[in-house]
Amino acid sequence: MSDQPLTLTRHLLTREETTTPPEDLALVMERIAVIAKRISRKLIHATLGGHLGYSGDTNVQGEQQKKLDDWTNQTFLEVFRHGYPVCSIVSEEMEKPTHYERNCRGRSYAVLCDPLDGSSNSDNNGLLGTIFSIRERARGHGFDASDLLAPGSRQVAAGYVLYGPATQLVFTAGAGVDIFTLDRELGEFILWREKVKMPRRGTTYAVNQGNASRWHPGMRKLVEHMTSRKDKASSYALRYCGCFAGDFHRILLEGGIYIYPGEVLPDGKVTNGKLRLMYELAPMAMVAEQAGGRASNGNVDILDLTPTDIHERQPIYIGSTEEVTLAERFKPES
Ligand code: AHM
Ligand code: MG
Repeated sequence: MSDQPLTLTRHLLTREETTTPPEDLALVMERIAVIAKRISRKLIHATLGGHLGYSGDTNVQGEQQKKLDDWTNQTFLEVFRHGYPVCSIVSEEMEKPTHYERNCRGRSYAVLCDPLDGSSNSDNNGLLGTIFSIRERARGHGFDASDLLAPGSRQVAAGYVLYGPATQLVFTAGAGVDIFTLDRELGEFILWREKVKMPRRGTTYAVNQGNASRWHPGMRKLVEHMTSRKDKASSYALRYCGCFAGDFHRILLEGGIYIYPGEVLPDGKVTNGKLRLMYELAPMAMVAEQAGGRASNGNVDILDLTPTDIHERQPIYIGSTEEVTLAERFKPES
């Protein structure tokens, strides 16, 4: 390890390129780092501690909640109760935002999150993540989230935490992407890679191919195209772990494409896929673009989409520029 480990907070306070005040970013990210450390510690002890399995409740999306979904969401709420300048939390696990009036002084922010991404992996010691987006609130905003229903290009910062063999925090505030690794002895996130660049082209694709019979024809043709190369050197390998943060992290570092497309159901109804725009797709899209990659819903860049609901879903094609542009050419959502 470096003799001069650069911690997340120091890194944020000493950089100059962001339009958001660095002190504000440092205050918000200090809270997110505390949450990430608590979740990381919880996951290490989850198997023997009896924290696995379903809670018996369903979330706003009608999905069965795991005990850890609920625990990680509660952790966000507890930690941000004393989270000035963040006055609202929007979460996959809550129908409405939670508002902290006491934190609402002057310039204030909302944190939008998927507290436990990939939670189906939680019972099998698989990869898990936490995805977060930070948006500035409009002056004079109310208790609802209407001022937050703006394109992802308005995010002031975003990123994710990946709980793998190491816990890593990936962060962007619009001036490149930096990756921090949790040093457990120090209890600090230490800068590991600065201004990461995603390769323009990759050799892997990530998609739940078990859903292929419900894909639009263009999406099926795209995957046929990617898997039809005869020579090994130019063919793609399938890598899919069931955790968006985990699959995306590989693509950030090595290139490729992650896809969660829309579907055509047996009754002819067309869906927007599974993943949610405001706290799963927009933050990952900001990271991808800041690393030189792309994110599209098949037709429009993810960061240009204006949500109409905090839990809106959209299809996603995210990763290296070449693969995302290739995907769009197949018109996979029509
Ligand atoms: P979650 O936030 O409820 O865990 O759902 C999101 C996850 C992503 O991490 C992952 O890529 C995807 O859902 C997997 O879904 P599927 O099992 O349909 O392939
Ligand atoms: Mg989740």
